[in-house]
Amino acid sequence: MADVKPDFDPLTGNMEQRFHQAIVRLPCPEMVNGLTSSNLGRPGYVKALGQHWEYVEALRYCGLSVKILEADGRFPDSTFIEDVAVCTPLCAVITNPGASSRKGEIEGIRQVLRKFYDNIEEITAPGTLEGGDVMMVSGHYYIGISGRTNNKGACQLIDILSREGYSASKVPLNSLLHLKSGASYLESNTVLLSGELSTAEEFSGFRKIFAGAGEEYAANSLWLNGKVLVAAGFQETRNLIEKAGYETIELDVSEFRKLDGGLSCLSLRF
Ligand code: CIR
Repeated sequence: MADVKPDFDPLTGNMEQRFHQAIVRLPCPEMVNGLTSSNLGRPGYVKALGQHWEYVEALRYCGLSVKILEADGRFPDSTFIEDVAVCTPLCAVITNPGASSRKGEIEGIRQVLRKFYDNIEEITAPGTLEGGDVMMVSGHYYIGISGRTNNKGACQLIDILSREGYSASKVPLNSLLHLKSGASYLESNTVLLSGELSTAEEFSGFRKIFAGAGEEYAANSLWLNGKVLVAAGFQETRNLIEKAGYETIELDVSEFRKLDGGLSCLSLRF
């Protein structure tokens, strides 16, 4: 293992979650042709660049160093870098994205991850997996089975993670793009849920916060070292997160939302 170390709390003996590093990829002008199921219109590239910059600044404010990769116009969705790797404290796993137009995005990511990890694994066909389907809860990983992540991909990831001493389990999804489109772990045994995941048995043992009707998109919030990034415009959910004891940071990600992307999708964090 190179630079990545879990933080050890000598008082509790637990591994306290802390993110030190993020990797982001700048949006490319071709993002206007990215995949989407929304009817929110085409994203504005220049506006997206500004929102991306604010996002990077927020990551830094939360104490992360940010490695910024250059834009890659061959892949309109490549700014959603979360989908190309799963970064754990002990290993990184390069994915095999389920969307055919996104498969090539993994090119070059091994070289980037090598600076941070000695142990790099990969998901291979016929398995498919996208990082947006993987939610880390301490040493357990929930894996959404979606239109992008298939059972074979999830089983490969479970094997890899169990070799590292982690546990993992699958969460079947009906209509969400990714698991983290409808669920975010905010640490402290707290999960933020929306839509079909609001009643999911898998999360019955957690303290729950719900992003309710009309605010489902805000379920993709991002816990970073005690602070929570929340998409702008979802005040009820933001209030609930604050009531639960978190400092929130509101960020406008409207241009990424037009491509079904959100706060978690825009970075790899470890
Ligand atoms: C896609 O459909 O693949 C992109 N337009 C959005 C990816 C969002 N990624 C994520 O939720 N992790």
